[in-house]
Amino acid sequence: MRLRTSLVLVAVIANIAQLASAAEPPMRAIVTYKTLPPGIASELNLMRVGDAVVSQGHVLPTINSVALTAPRVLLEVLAQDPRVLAIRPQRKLKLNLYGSVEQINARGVELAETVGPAACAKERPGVTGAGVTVAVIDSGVHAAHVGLVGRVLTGLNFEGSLPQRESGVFTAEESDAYAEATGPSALQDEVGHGTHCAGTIGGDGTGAAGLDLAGVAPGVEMISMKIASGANGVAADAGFEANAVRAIDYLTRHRDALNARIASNSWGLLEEEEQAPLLGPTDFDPVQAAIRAAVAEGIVMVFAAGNDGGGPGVDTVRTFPNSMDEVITVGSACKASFGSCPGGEMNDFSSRGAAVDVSAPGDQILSTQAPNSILAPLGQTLEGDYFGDTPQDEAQNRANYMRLSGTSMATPHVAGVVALLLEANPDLSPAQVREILTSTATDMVIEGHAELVSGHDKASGFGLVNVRKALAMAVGAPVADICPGTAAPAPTPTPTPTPAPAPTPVVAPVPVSAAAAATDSGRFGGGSLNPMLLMLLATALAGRRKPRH
Ligand SMILES: [Ca+2]
Ligand SMILES: [Ca+2]
Repeated sequence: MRLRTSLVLVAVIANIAQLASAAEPPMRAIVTYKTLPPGIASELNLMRVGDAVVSQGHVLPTINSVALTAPRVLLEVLAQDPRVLAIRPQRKLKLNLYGSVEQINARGVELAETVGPAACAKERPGVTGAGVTVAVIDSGVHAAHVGLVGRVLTGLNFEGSLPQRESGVFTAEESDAYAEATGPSALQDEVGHGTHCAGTIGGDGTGAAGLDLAGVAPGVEMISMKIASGANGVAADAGFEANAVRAIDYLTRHRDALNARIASNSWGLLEEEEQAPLLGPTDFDPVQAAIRAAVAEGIVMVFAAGNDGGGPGVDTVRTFPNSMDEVITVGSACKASFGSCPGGEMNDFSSRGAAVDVSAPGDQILSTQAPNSILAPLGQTLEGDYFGDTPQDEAQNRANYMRLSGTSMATPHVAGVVALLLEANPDLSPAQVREILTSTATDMVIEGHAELVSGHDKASGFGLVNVRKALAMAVGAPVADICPGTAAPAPTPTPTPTPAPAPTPVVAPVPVSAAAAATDSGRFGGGSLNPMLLMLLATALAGRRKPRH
């Protein structure tokens, strides 16, 4: 009897093995457990169906999951495991770069438009992001760039093109050790996308002549978390979702050690890669779960809205992660001047949807160039390009900087602004940061415009991020009259598209605690104010000019 059972079992396994050998190439999936079983890495390493094995994998503790590559037959066996909650095929990543050819003059990192239309707004606001660390989850950062050197302190690699252990599932500790050991590859950038974003967040402008190309928060420190490389496609096929989930999982678990409070995410998931889950609730999304865990740890997640365009009635911000309430979703605005579209409008490519929170310039942004990167030729040869007033300036600036467009380029502006806010008030929670940014944004509205209506709209969200007003609100200062000589915009209280509290009208001097009371109160108090910072802000608010260079 016993022998008979064994023979049947052998026959079944032989059949499965036959299926496995005849089957398509291994699948990438994320297997989520109800509770992460102890020793799951070794258990999966021992799993065999015929000659089918898990070829590689990583344990992801924050979402009780294992990202793995395995033949489908193994995933089907795992789907029978009562401990498993869900199995989802991995989606592909995309970088939200827009390959526009309609390019005319750009003037660098467009701090001016980020902070408002007035001349005084071109002045830097008196905080630099000092003491704040931003994670750049992207294609790596060329850390040796003259405008970034010394400030991208840590590289962590989550990109899979480097040789890995032949086979096997990494425990979280092994996975972390691998990300750290191969971290130097994250301090290089074969694509050029992450380097450009890093310059917008916190480049110091070194290596530019005649133009101010410093980033929004030139005192910030950065961590490069590499999830895409030149080994894959540049824009629409940049790797797999496990790379991003691993990065976010690592960031969440090491938040304190990394001192990281902000992640800048100029990537998304390819919607066409959406595949039915192999098992489990259809509303379970590993990327969403990882982001929620990060936000719960106090990490502000800033995301590009995407470059899928759209218009009235056509929503293109539909998918995770950029549509999540918990993330700050950024659209790409035209610049006041030297852009490819009229100032005050949104780029046509910027994705539309109720989830868009705020906008920042993303059109022909001049920022740090990774030498010999895939994108460098594009960034150098845009039509009607502008790199400086004199041939000497232009030659120097071309060596170190380049121009790119996309919500990828708008997003790091906002990440930089968040760094300024967290220097001003380190106690702000992600929900409070989002409340401050949305309620102080400069409404984008054009009479008769089908899209840019008063208050929140699906193109611009609550409008252009306004650094000065946001900073004032962050420290509890009055937000009115912060830019002398300009009329404050009319108050435009509007309903929000999300369960978030209604925005505070921007002109009234609103004590920040009023907004705090509506979110999670208690962490917003004036007790955390840094007197030096208040003085800096008072100076800025009084309209005193800092020399630019
Ligand atoms: Ca959002
Ligand atoms: Ca509007």
